[in-house]
Amino acid sequence: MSRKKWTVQKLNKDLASTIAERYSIDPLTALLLTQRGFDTFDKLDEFFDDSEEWIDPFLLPDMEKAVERINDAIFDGERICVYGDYDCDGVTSTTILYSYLEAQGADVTYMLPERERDGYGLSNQVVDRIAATGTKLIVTVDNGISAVEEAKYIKEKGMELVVTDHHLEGDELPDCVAIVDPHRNDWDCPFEDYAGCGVALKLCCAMEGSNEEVMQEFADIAAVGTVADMVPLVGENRKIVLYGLRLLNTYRKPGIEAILEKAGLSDKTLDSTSISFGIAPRINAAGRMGTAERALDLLLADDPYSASEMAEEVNVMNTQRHTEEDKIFSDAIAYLQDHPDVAHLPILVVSGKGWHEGVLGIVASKLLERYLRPVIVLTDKGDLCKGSARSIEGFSIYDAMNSCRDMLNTFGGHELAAGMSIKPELLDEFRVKINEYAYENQSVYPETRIDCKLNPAGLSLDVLDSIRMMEPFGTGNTSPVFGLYGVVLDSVQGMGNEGRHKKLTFHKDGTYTQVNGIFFNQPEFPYQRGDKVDLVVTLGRNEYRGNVSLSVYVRDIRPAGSDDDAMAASEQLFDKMLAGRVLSEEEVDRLTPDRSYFAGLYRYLKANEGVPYSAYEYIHKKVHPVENALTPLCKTQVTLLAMRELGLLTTDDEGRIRIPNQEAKVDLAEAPVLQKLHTNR
Ligand SMILES: [Mn+2]
Repeated sequence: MSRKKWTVQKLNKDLASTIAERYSIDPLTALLLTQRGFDTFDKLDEFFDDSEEWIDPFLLPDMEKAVERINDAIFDGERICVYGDYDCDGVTSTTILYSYLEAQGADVTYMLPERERDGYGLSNQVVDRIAATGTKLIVTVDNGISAVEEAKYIKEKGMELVVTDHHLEGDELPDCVAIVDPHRNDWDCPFEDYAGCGVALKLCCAMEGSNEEVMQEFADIAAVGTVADMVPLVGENRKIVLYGLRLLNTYRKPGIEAILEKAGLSDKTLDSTSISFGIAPRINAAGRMGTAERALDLLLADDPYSASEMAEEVNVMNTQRHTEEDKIFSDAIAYLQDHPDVAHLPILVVSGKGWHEGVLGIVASKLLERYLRPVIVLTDKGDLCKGSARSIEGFSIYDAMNSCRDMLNTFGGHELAAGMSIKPELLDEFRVKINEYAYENQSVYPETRIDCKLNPAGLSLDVLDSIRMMEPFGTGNTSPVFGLYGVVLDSVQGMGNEGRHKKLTFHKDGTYTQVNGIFFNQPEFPYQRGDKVDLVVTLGRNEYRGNVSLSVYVRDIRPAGSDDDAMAASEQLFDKMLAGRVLSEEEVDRLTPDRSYFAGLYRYLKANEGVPYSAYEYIHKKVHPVENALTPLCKTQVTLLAMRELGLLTTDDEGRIRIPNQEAKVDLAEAPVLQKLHTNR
């Protein structure tokens, strides 16, 4: 049960109290804001700015040229095609611009790429399809900045191109009428972090010549795309989402209402979480499993009946997406369990046949959460493997791929998420090479950032109410994370499917207030009543039949007072050994258990059968409560492995430890892991 390293943000109480006073806000909220870098009055003024003043859209590059060319097309009756993308941002961007142009009386159509057939962005085959519709002007949304070749082809075909995008520019810009992209290097934008739909929204405002009506009409859709695309929810993005949520909570377009009904959220007050867990996954599912245009039609729907039918289709695609994702996830885990040599490398590279391309990125994220290291998941299509990668802050998976570019057919992306393709016969060599890169470059360990420590007795609806003014939460402004240190578990109760979720009751010594928390997806939970633990929690608002109550979501748990640095270093050393790296004398000593160590652990397990095998941190702390920091965790990991190899320990179907009766004497030194330790020296 690997765990992220916990870091507690430094507190600046003086600044926080100044802020609390100046803005008349709760001191805790003030503290949380300073923690997140909102530490000057300028930044805070902007954060709390709820005026309806918007940034002048003409401050975005080429906006004037874009507006002029599109207006000409409308005036001359030229056909315009809005070309978007298959993800939620691309679909919402298309919805906004297409609806706006249609309302202006333009002869407008739209097109979205199909993920498997077309891939992302413009391509010559897409241009051909657009040309066949009689289009004179293509306006891209959420893509186009890198369409250098396609821009030439569009010209050859006698069409013109306006690009609106929010991605970073490459070595060359496409040659076209206008490129509206806030990230352009030759331009200084007052705000750069718009999603694709934010840029589309600004274009509509520019065409309209005023903001108010456009915002009133489309901020709801823009809020959905902005939250879904995980751009930072600060500056104007924050304003768009706040405004959009206000709209969503007063009046809903038929498509949005139909999706919310499918998600069971239609009678709830919506926040950014409702978008990221209720709306966005369903819109994305259409692009992943079928055609994104279905989701687009749904957002454009103007009657509840057809909206409901389309929402059902999209919902079915979302269920298929779930099934596919679960299947690939468990296939990948089974593969890693059978291949410890692969599972203990610093970058996990897993592939399978028949894996659905549209969900590889989600599976990579889930594997990363479980194995706490960068992951590349590929589907083997016979002549080519195509894959998605996810990484940890501080380790650029793009750079890692770049170091192996000779072997790759294609690759692209960013520090934390990238895609690639490679010939299947090169995959093993690629795994070795990209891991060499990882060994040579600084190893990272994922962190859980705790905003501040709290006494569990202090958790209340009041706290929740006071932090609500920081909403909407999401990328760049996450829901506050609290550390509850040294609490005692009073009860642990399984809930849901086979008890995989855990309901915990706990209190802190000296206070009698008991707190309930829920910890989702913990089938391998080893902790019991009476254990002293540290918890990481976030808070939520639970609305049931008009009653509002506080929900405490447990995000992580560890034995009280664990030393995270020692643990991280120890786990990495264990991995290094299993991956067969050369070890120093000192490292071998840290890993090798002696006879009494072995015996102590064996006695504990015999008395406590049924602890999950993966709960080595828990076991370690139980066996060595005092010298925790002195005796490295990896020694416990080695000992468990040796016992397993020698048949002194087995695991049942649920991965829980069983200790068979032992008749014959066993020789410790016989365990392959201990022999390997000596040869790796
Ligand atoms: Mn986007």
